[in-house]
Amino acid sequence: MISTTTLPAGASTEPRPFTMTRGPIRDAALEPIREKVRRGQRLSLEDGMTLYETPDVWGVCEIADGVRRRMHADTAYYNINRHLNYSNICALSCKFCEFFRKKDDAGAYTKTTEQIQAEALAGVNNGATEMHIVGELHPYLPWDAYPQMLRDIHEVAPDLHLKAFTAVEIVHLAKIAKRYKKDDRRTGIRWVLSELKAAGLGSLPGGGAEVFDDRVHDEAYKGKIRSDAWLDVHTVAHELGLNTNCTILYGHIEQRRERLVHMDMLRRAQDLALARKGYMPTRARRDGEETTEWDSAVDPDWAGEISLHGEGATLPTPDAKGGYFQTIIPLPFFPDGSELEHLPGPSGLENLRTIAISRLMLDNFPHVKAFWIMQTLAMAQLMLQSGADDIDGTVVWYDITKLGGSSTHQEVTTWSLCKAIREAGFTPVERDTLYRKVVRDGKSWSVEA
Ligand code: V47
Repeated sequence: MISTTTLPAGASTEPRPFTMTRGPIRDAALEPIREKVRRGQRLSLEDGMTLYETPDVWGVCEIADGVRRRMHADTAYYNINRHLNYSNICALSCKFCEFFRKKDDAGAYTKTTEQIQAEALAGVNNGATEMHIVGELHPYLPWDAYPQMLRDIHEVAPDLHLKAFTAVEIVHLAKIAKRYKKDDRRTGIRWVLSELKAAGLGSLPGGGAEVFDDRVHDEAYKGKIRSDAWLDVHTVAHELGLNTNCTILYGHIEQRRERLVHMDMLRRAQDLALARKGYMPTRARRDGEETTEWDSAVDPDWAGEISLHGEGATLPTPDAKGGYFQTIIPLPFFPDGSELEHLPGPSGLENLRTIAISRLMLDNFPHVKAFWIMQTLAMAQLMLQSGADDIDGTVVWYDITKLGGSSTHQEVTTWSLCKAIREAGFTPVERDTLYRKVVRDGKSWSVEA
């Protein structure tokens, strides 16, 4: 499948010459899609269904790989991070989740300030640039505990970027802070996010989105916020200049079309975020050229599609002020231990296809992440060749899903991440949370301007 030449003897971590040799696209139904993608035209839901239903999975991967290389050449990103799950006690009982516990259940925990600070310090000592902080909907922790948690971490680790709290937690916080009004959600959400930002919040992770569909919501995670509230949180975060991520949790009771609708809702929200920042096809309006670029003159009346896929489109620069979705992280459903344990979960090929389709449908997203913890490092290598440009980081502790066992200690070294990336034919680039290149000098680090 992959041809490599002239490997340096015994040096498996060296970059290797790499040629993609998947061969021609076999399904003619994919040709018009490839052409649309080349021209930077947005794919329709029907195109998405064709990508899901074609037997030519490699053809889908090949098209997605072309886009990925146009956007990122041979760069593949990773970061040095720590995940902190501060508590697993939850007021909800989502059917897909095996992480939550009730207060008196065996294994229920809420970490103390000392434990949290110790984890942050351990992260810094191991070079971490980011702490990814997620819990559950804790029924008893008061609102003040959350901004305090961020301040406590920055007290011992001031340079750690805090990517914290899913949209579901943010709405929960607005409720316990008594700022949440059903008929005016955004005001309370804005208050919470502003307070958290002042306390050190750097960005929002992508969790809690699941699948934006009311039927799926009511069957599998009733009680959680719906898509409108999830999108409200991220929109307000963007308005406040925070970058955010997003996820899709697929391979349980949803249909493939519902996944595509979810992706379409995300790319519409991203159109608005990018337009708000002044990224729009101004040149196209100026002299008829088919290209998009950053422009400081925001046209508030402009509303349309912004694709970053076409030849000549430039990516949002990481040094530009924040306020948009950085990456989509497709999360394959893990049945073990959940109430939906009887379901098989998605196959490896379905995972590969969904990564490729995410790259192709989400034409205005700079990045697609193959989260190695859930995809496996071996599959993440294939995914880098099929649309993904990021594999997340060193992680260390991860409680939400446990691959093939019960340990929450799921750590890889940067050496293993880089080796996996190089073996797949790419150049590893350490990034910070905002996708700026990290430059290291001994124990200290900075980002490239
Ligand atoms: O929101 C819960 C999912 C998410 C299961 O932003 C499950 O960079 C599969 O959002 N099977 C949390 N998934 C993880 C997450 C994430 C991960 C990595 C990077 C980023 C980022 C975000 O995990 C939850 C939920 O959707 N989840 N249970 C399960 N059984």
